[in-house]
Amino acid sequence: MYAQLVETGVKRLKTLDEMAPEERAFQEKIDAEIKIEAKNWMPEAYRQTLVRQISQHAHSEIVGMLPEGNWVTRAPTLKRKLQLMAKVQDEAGHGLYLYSAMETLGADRDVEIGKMLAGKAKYSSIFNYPTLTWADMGAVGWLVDGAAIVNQVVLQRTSYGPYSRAMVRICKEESFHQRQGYEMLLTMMRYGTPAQKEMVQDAINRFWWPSLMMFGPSDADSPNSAQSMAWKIKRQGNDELRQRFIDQTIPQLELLGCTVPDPDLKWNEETGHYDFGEIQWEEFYQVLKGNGPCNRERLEARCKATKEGAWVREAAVAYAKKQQAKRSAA
Ligand code: FAQ
Repeated sequence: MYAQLVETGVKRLKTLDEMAPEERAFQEKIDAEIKIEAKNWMPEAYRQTLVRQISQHAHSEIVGMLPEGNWVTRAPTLKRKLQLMAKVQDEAGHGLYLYSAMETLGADRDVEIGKMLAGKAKYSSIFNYPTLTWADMGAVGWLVDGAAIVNQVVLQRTSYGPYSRAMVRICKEESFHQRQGYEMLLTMMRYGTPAQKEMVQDAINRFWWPSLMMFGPSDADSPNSAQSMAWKIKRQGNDELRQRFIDQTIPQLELLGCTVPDPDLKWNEETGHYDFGEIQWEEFYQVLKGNGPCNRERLEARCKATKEGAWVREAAVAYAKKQQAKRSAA
């Protein structure tokens, strides 16, 4: 496996023979499926890759609260409102969990969040799209959380222990999110008015391609994949996971009685997978550059929340210090 990656990676990776003894021992441990823990030796580049990926993941969870938070006050029933509030709160919890996992690598939470607020650190492209109707809440749950699960289930086996353990819990909650989204759409398609059914189809039309982009660029254009796969930070390539998502989502789409905006989507008997059309990568890279429909709005909302919530963080730190002083005195 490792030798193959050395050959096929976008960047040429070092062979075991070319590695320093410490680095080779590290790679052998990874190859033997032994988890790396916070206090273990690790190559600096491994640490930095994890800080990059985990912090981006955490920022995504936090920014990801905004498109759905937008609809909490407009949920159509009390039950839907409670569901949506619980989901949005779960995403906050995932973000905090992930920031904690990132801190075990010696990274500073405020510094990393500062990079995101300054527009210098990425978060998932999907959250730069607007949520225009109530059906978008269903589409986000079903498609966005659905895509997130496909990616995160695999990350439960990532080589870094704290990240892998965080993923186990996060995946359980994401699966509830996916199901509540799907059930919402199914209800609208089964019992809704023609206008509501149209709303569902419109939401799917807008979220389909951006959901496929969540998996990142094609493996051939992914600068980080080869090394991350060799280190088993990533366990499967971007394309393989995207294909898995499509294969498992289309039967659910058919049950809904909806379509996706892809005339090239077709079951391929030979490969046992769905063929699909060309992804508009130019759009993806524009969103990454900050030019998506909501990039500016999302960053402004996070900057405002950080500023307005400063007194809460200060009070929490002061309280924790007071409690610690009391405990030390006792
Ligand atoms: N958006 O070489 P690769 C969620 C960047 S959680 C923005 O393939 P890598 C839950 C990538 O960072 C969703 N940027 O990179 C929820 C890299 O940039 P850099 C988040 C993207 O890291 C639901 C560059 O492109 N999930 O949704 C994207 O090996 C509902 C080259 O790409 C995770 O973060 C993108 N879509 O693979 C919350 C999962 N794709 O840093 C609220 C963990 C790629 O070199 C509501 N992360 N880029 O400048 C991963 O698995 C990986 O980081 C990938 C990217 C697969 C996302």
